[in-house]
Order: sequence, then C-alpha cells, then structure tokens
Amino acid sequence: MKHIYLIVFTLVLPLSLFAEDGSRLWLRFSQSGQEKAQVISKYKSPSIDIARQELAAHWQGQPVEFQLDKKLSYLKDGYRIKSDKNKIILSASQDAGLLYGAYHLLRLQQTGADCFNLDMEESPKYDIRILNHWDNLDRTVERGYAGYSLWKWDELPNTLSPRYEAYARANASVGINATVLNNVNASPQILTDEHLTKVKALADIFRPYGIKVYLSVNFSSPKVIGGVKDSDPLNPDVRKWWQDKVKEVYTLIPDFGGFLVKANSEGQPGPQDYGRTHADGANMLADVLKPYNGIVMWRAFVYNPTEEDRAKQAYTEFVPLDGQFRDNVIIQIKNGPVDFQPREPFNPLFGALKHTAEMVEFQITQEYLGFSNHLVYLASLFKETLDSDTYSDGKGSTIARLTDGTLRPAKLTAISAVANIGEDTNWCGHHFAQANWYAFGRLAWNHELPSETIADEWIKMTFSNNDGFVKPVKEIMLSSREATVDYMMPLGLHHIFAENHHYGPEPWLSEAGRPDWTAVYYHKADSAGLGFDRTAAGSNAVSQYFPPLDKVYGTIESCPENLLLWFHHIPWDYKMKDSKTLWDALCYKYDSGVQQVREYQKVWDRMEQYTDEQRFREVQSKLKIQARDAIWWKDACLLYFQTFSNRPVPYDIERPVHELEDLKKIKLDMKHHN
Ligand code: GCW
Repeated sequence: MKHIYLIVFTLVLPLSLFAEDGSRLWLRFSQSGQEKAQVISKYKSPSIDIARQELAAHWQGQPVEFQLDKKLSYLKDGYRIKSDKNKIILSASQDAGLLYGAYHLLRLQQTGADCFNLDMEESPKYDIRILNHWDNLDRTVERGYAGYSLWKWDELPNTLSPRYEAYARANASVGINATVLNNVNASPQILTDEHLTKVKALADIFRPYGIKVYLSVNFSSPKVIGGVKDSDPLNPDVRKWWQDKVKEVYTLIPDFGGFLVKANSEGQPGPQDYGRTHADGANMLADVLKPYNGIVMWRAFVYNPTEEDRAKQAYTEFVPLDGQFRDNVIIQIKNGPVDFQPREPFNPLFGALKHTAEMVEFQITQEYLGFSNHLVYLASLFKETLDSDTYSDGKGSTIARLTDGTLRPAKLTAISAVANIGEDTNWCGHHFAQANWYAFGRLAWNHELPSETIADEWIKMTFSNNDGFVKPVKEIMLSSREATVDYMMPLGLHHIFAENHHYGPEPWLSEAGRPDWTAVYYHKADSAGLGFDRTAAGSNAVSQYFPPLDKVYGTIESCPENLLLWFHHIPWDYKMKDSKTLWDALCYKYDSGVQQVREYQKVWDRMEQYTDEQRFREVQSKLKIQARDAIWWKDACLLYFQTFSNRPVPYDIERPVHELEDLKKIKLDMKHHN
C-alpha cells in the first residue's frame, strides 16, 4: 500500500506543488522548467534587489538591463520599457519605478502579450495610491468579510508573519504605494509607544516594496492616552502633545505618510466638540506633520441626525470651509453622497471645493454588495465615478481629471479604497473579490484603463489564458455590477439594507437609532409612488450639482433612469422610456438581476474543464448563495413595495417563492463591530 501512495504522490507532485487555494492571487508565475533570465543591474537597493529577484525567478524573455535615469523624473515613480536589440532596457528615475516595471514585464508574460517589440512609458495618474484598512486592534475588521485582520498586533514586532511581505508584494505588483493600517473608527491606542513599535515593524517590511504606512488617528488621543485636559485643536497643550507624538513616529518611521481622520461623524470625536471647525482640526494636525512632509487625509463622510437630507450634509459642511485648509490637507470624499451604495450619483462635493485638494474614497470591501458571497466586479463602479462629469470647471470636468491634477494643478494627488483583505487563505473571501483589489490598484495607476482590459489581465493571470475561459468569465465580471444593482436596488433605490450588518434586504425597516438609518427614510414608498424627492420641491439636493446637472437630475424626463428614484418620487403608473409603468419596470429589473445570476451559474459550470477543482467548487458554491440571495432580494422588495403599489407582478415574471411575513422574520446574526 505504501508504495502505491508513493507513486501517486510523485505523479501528481508537479501539478499540486501549490494548492489551488487562491493564496497566490494573480501572482501565479510558471514554476518550473523555465530558462532563468539574465538581469543586468549595476545598482543595489532593497527595492531594486526585489525587482531583480522577481525577474530572475520568473522572467523568461530577453535579458533585462536596469537603468536609473534622473531625466525620467517626469514619470514620477513610473518607468520606461524599451526593447533594444537583444535585450530590454527598463529605466526609471526612482527605485520603485524599476520594481513596477519588473511587474509590468511579468504581467505581459503572464497574459501572453508580445514581449519583444516593447516601447512604452508609464507614469501613475495619482501620487498616493492607498488602501484603507478598517482593522481594529483586537483583529476584528469593520466591514471585513475575509476573516480576521492580517496584522497580528499581539505577536508584533517580534514575530513577523510571512503574509506581511506577501501583502506588500501583491500591492507593489499593481502599483499600490500606501496603506492605512487601522480603522477610521480609530482606537487612540494605536499611538501608544507599544503599538508604534509594531507599526514600525510593518513599515520596515513594506518599505522595499515602495509602500508607505499611514495611520488613522482618533481626534481625542491627547486626552485619552496623553493625559491632556482636552483635545481642543486650539489648545497649545494639545498641539504640543501632537508635536511630540509625531516626532516619535518619525523617529521610528522616517518615511511615515501621515494621518487619516474621521472626525465628528457617527459618534467619533472631532474639533466640533470644542466649537472648532473641520479646518481648525485638520490644520492643526497638518502643521504638526508639515516639517516631516506628512499629510492629513481628512474625511468628508460626516452626517448628523438633523432634518437635512443626509445626501446633502458633506457638501453643506465643507463648502463653506473651502480655501481654509493647509496645502498638506486633502479631503477624502466617498464616491457617492450617502454611503457606498450599489449605485449612487457622484458626490456633489467633487469640484465644489475650488481651493482644496480632493481625493476619492472607494470601498473594495463589499459592505453593501453581498459581502464576500457575491461575485461583483467593481472596476465598473469605480470607473462610473471617475468618468462622471461634474461640470465644475466646464464640460469635461470628470472626477478623474479633477482629482489627478489635470484640471487643477495640485501639490497632492491621491486615491483611496477600503480594503477587502483579511486572514483568509484566499485573502478576500471570494476568489473573484481579489479582482477588485487588483482593479483598484490598476485604476489608481491609470484610471483610463477600461474595466474590460483590467478584467482580461486579471483572469489570465489568476485563472487561465484559454479563450474558452477568458471570454465567458469576462462577460460575467463585466455585467456583474449591473446585475447586482438589478436584484438589490435598481432605478436609483438605495439603502434599503437590513439594519447594521447591511447584508440582505429590509425595505420595511422603519425604526432605528436615527431616522437616516432606516430604509423608509430612503425609499419613501407610499400609495402614490416611490423614491426620494431631491428636487427643489423636496430636499433640493439637486441644487448641489453644477449646471446643467442640477436641471438634468432635477427634471424627471431628463434624469437618467438608473438614478430616477434617487432624485424623484415617482408615481407607480409613471411611464418609463420603454413605456412600461414604474411598477412593471421595477419588477422586470429585479427579475433580470435574478436571471443574470442564474446564467452565471450555468456559465461557470461549463468552466470546470479549464480550472482547478478547488477554486471551481468554491466559486460554484458562492454562486449558489448569490442566486438564493438574489431571489430573496427580489421577493422581499417586490412583495413589500407591492403593499403600496397594489399592482400585480407582471405575469410573465417568475412568481415569488417567499411570503413577505416570513422574510420579515429573518434576523441574521452578524455582529457589526463599530
Ligand atoms: O459605511 C459606513 C459603515 C461604517 C463605517 C462608516 C465610515 C468605518 O457602515 O461601518 O465606519 O461608513 O465610512 O466611516
């Protein structure tokens, strides 16, 4: 018997050398039988050494020669790749550029691109391409669906998990060059001496990969851990405390990036606790960080339980402060005005701050998109925001061009996203959720890349180059965001999620900690119709958009139908563009979402021949959950809205399979750690 086992083992070894568990992400270079490439480099530095090792281990093409060339500084941390007779010259002005260039070559090889006639220059659109981890010090992750935090605070700084370096490498491979380690709902403890030595250990591992560390800070830190009387930004003792603290940080981490701050939002402390403004708070920290070239990313996600439409509050709060912020402050703005919904219009604050640097905050973790159970490819959502024209500086004032320094010369450009990374073996909980980490990095580098190109690269690198696989899977990815909008909240519906955990539907939610945490606040269903009136007759949120968008959104006929119920309260029998009634259109949308997920299942099952057993099965079973959830969403929303519309579900649509009363009883036991 023993012998038989041995033989079997030897035979399968070459194939199963690496478990196909997703742990290798998109960095799945061929492992054996390859010629070692020659790398010619007269330079030595931690980053350059990594670039050299990566190519020496995985590159199968012509010899590559590294050149550091100051003349290329216009490429920032970008690079030039040029074929030259029998070799390839990879040049950059910074060490990190050589590293990014090395990963570019490997990407070309993995995706089967021509690796001979190369001639290209690449430079990143944003200076700071940053992940925001909402990781707590107890290793829970707020809105994290891939297990506990990667950061093992209790073991640091002495024990260093190999995943820290693997994380840095994955980020570098897509050009991500910065990370905020901890939750914006920040524990003051992150700034204790004890924790800072742990942060330093991580920063030391990330540095050779070109990654700078930032921290979220709690505005009350001086009072809570510093023993200062209060945390008033105008109190000299408070400023002194921050000065000493920042000095300590930079002594440990000389290239520390700066602070991310959530202040006076959802119960977090902030300058307003002392009658000061967001500008007072941000500037105090900015002044303290300035001598070290540190920056402050100050979040615009602020809202209070007032009478004012929640969608208007960030704009109302920040526009009057425009021009008051220091030049090392950048306002971090969520893509939409409410909160990372499956679809929102863009946040009207973009472009409205004329004299203040602005950056986008996306959410990669799928708080409102089925957690790590649903396959939703987010490049489409990210691009929708980046390509939105705000008209702030005339036609063509897209959010991409406003934030990348093209339209307004900027000292500081940045783009951020809340990470979906955790301790799970496959990093993100769903194999396809890795694509969203990848896509964020690629778009932060170049927001002009089409979603399709990014999907194509990712599929080929992560799964297979076979056309029989690439094409159908790409179609799934590219349509998945819209399918999800269809089965969750089509036509501009938003925030009808179950309370707190935000997993399933709860459109009937009418009582919560505050009115703007209920679903009825957002959909306003009644016997007359459905939707939130944000026109001049309603909350007038449309007035926050630049012309002509205020009119476009504010007029039913010109409002894009995919945002109709965001801006208008529409009668149930209103005739849509295709002359269906609103009610029928709603029903068909939900149904189409369900049908699309069913189709994904069929397509995926046919992919078995192209992929490994483990990932095939895992994706297959996630798709089952997604299909069940889609039906749950459809039934819950249609049966509930039907109590207002009093109209039948069109007869050619699949019938509901649930009773509304049963769905109302569902209470998922999902803890939300705030
Ligand atoms: O999306 C909401 C989440 C909170 C989060 C908050 C924020 C970190 O439900 O969990 O807190 O936004 O972005 O600050």
